[in-house]
Amino acid sequence: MFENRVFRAVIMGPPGSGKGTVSARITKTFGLKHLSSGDILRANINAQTELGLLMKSCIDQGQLVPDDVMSRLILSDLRAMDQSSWLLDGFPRTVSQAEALDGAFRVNTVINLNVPFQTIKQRLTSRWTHLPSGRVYNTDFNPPKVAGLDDVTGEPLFQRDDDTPETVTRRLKSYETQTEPVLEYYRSKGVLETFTGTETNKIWPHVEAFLHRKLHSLNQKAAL
Ligand code: G5P
Ligand code: MG
Repeated sequence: MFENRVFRAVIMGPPGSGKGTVSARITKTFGLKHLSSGDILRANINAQTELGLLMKSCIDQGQLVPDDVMSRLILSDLRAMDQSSWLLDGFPRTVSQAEALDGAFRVNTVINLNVPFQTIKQRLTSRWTHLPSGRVYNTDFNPPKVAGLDDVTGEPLFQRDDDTPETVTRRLKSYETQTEPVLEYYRSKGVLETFTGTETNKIWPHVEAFLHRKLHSLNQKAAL
């Protein structure tokens, strides 16, 4: 799919906008490696690592993890991926993180899921997550085949500690104050592509068509 080029993409959007859901479709269709900062943090909490124990209260309260911790964690994972094409989900979330990423890698495109806040609140209270893989379900939208169990492994699903209505409100607030400026940052660099809607199934065909076009033009440039 990528021929000679390494393709580096970021997916952004408010909490619950469908970043994880759309990322799963992108990785399946285009074969990019998916790296989700939230999944990495939750895996650390689950494994009770030093970092996980330190960051748990921050995440449960809907606050962002400090920039230096987050940037070090993600950039070291990205460096370990070397020449792979990747899709970053949940990072960068502040301008300082975006600058740190820029210092290490050139991002080809930033996909922004623009979903209204009212839609989001309903979704998150009915989300169920398979913590080891980050697979997400929703009792209305995409229920698991057997209630409470992951389709692939049969392991139990959990509700995230930060999906309570009060914490979702705090996460949306921190998105507005700390993450929206990152959209401006990427818009000014000419790499931001925004997709607006209330349903993932309607947004997805536009994202898919955009990525096909983008990859086609990158591969053509590489062939010159
Ligand atoms: P995360 O894990 O990055 P958020 O808050 O950015 O968390 P979240 O909640 O994971 O994002 P999402 O991935 O955008 O949301 O959405 P999703 O899981 O795919 O979809 C949400 C639900 O809606 C699912 O149940 C899905 O099935 C359903 N759904 C999808 N589409 C539809 C639809 O069309 N209709 C319906 N009805 N349902 C649908 O970050 C968590 C925390 O980690 C820390 C922070 O504390 C953060 O709050 N953190 C960082 N801190 C600092 N810097 C960073 N870079 C950080 N990254 C993470
Ligand atoms: Mg997610």
